[in-house]
Amino acid sequence: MARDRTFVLLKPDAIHRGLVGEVVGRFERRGLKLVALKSMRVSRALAETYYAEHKRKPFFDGLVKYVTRSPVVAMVLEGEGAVGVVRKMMGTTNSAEAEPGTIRGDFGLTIGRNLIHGSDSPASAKREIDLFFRREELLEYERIDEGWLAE
Ligand code: D4T
Repeated sequence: MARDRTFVLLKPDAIHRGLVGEVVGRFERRGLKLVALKSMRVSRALAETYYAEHKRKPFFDGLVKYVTRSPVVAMVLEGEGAVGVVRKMMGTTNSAEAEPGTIRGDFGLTIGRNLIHGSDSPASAKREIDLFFRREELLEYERIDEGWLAE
């Protein structure tokens, strides 16, 4: 079984709109394994590090305010091609353009409240997992259906 991992953040709007179970359920049913899951607040310092690549963008301040305003749910998912699979399930960054059937396409309307983040490459996944989780929070176990998810 592949050990590809990705990092997912359910942003404050997903929590306030009661979408945590719906979104986690989609990932579970797809066959992705929950390696870690926690609700937490994102500090300003963590938000600035996490979004460092957007530091000079006009939407940076709003983005930091948005993710620090209220609790988030952070998770690590594992499965073959996890990074790409989760990006597809999320839909495009701008919810207004996201395809129906995707998380943003089913539940979102705008780019500034796009509900969810998922790593865009295995390298970002590693960086983001290390930013949000301690090593001992990542759990090793076998899902009982693993033998039925891949040949
Ligand atoms: P995240 O990182 O949240 O999964 O989003 P993406 O990887 O899909 O998109 P991104 O890095 O380009 O943008 C990060 C974050 O900034 C918000 N954003 C972005 C915004 O509020 N206004 C904008 O014009 C853009 C480009 C949405 C996602």
